[in-house]
Amino acid sequence: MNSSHLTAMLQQVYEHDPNYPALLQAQVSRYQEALTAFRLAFGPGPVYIYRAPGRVNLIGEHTDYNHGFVLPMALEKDILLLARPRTDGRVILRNIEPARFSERSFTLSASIRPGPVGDWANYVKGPAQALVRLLGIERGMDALVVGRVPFGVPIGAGLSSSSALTVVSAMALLDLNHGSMPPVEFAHFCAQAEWYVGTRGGVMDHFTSVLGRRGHALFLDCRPMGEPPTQYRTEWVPLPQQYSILVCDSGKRRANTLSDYNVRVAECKIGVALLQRRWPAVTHLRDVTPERMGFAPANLDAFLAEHLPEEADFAALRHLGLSPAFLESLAADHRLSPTQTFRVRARCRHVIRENQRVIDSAAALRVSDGRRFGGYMRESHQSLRDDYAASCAEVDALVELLAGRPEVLGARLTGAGWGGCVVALLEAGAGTGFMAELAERYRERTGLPLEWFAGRAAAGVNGWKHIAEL
Ligand code: NG1
Repeated sequence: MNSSHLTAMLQQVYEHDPNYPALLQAQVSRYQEALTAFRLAFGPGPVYIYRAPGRVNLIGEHTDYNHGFVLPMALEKDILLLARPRTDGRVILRNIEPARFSERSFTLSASIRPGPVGDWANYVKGPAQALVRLLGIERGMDALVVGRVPFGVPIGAGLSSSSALTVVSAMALLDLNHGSMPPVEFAHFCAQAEWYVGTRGGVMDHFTSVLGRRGHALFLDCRPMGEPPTQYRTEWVPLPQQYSILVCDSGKRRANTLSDYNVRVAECKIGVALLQRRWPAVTHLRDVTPERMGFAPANLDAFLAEHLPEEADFAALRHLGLSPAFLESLAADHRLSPTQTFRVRARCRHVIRENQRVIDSAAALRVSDGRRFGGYMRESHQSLRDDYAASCAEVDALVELLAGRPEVLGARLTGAGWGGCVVALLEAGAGTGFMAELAERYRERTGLPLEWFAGRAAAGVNGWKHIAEL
């Protein structure tokens, strides 16, 4: 494929910044290198190219699995998967970084054995198994995965590299088997397919990766409606030109995220189970609103203090009336330790308040009120740090340094937490010239290098697909 053809294709996907024509050229080179690597690995012939973006969440953390609201945007950082169908049902996976991700292979079936926790092939096996179960797909693929930074999605940084890999693999296998799904159904499918790896995550990442739109954030109501096909309420909110989004990678990589994350999901379910004793219609924390429960918004603390324990272990929860059967299945589903304690009240407080902040933030964005939006971002971070205990010293230091800058309207942890990235909203016309000095101060405080990039909202997975003749 010649480079002007590729340039025209990629212009539709990535923001073409006239000030930085070199950016698009660098993407063209990246795709060309990937095509060459594919041909070297699997020989000449037609190649299908798929891409799925990572995302940065502007606000609405740990709300998605509570059927709440989120406001993310798809990033230009993405994962490419180059593929060619195979008729023997085998999936051969290679990576552009073979030293880091060595070759994997498996056969399509309705029950594919997962590799060890964290193995990169699990994110392909999950959607593969789900597609066999749903549609009986039979064609496998030779595939090359390209996720190398800086154009790829950094791993473990809270930018959804895992979901991008899940989405791009699902897209490739679906398409190579001549299948298709409406985008919302497909995003919902991908979210469930990722459960294969052991998390009980929400739908935000997959929806953003599938539905992303250039220049827009996605306001998503994570409560599924109707059975099946499941529908969701979505709204693309244009990002006001006068503000810019900055993403800073703290360099701190999360440890034990899977278990911390699963404990948080369990804590939210415990909160719901306790409230259900009095309000049976409450099925998720999303349902806990002042109107429904009959308390004044300012009295949320008092309401929670009356109905939820500050901290409880399994024995205390049984004592509070939760059934042993419920607690046993919770422990099994979320791989909980029998000695685990749960800070139920604070976790629920975060989710309930965060939901309201997302609604308010979307309203602020619609009228281009960056100052108000920045205020919600600051509150969100405090809540994630104190109530949800999902931050860490390095991320807190970074947020504090950013908050001290006049150009920064708001900054907060983004993604699951316990490390990873911070997202900041910058004032009109502010450059990132101040970041070099900030990085220096960050390194003094934490010993870690700081990386940052401009968060440009990109198209989702369905934005682009192409058959290249080699
Ligand atoms: P990341 O940061 O991609 O691990 C996780 C969940 C989201 C959401 C956020 C917290 C998965 C795949 N992703 O995101 O659904 O719950 O944490 O807001 O589980």
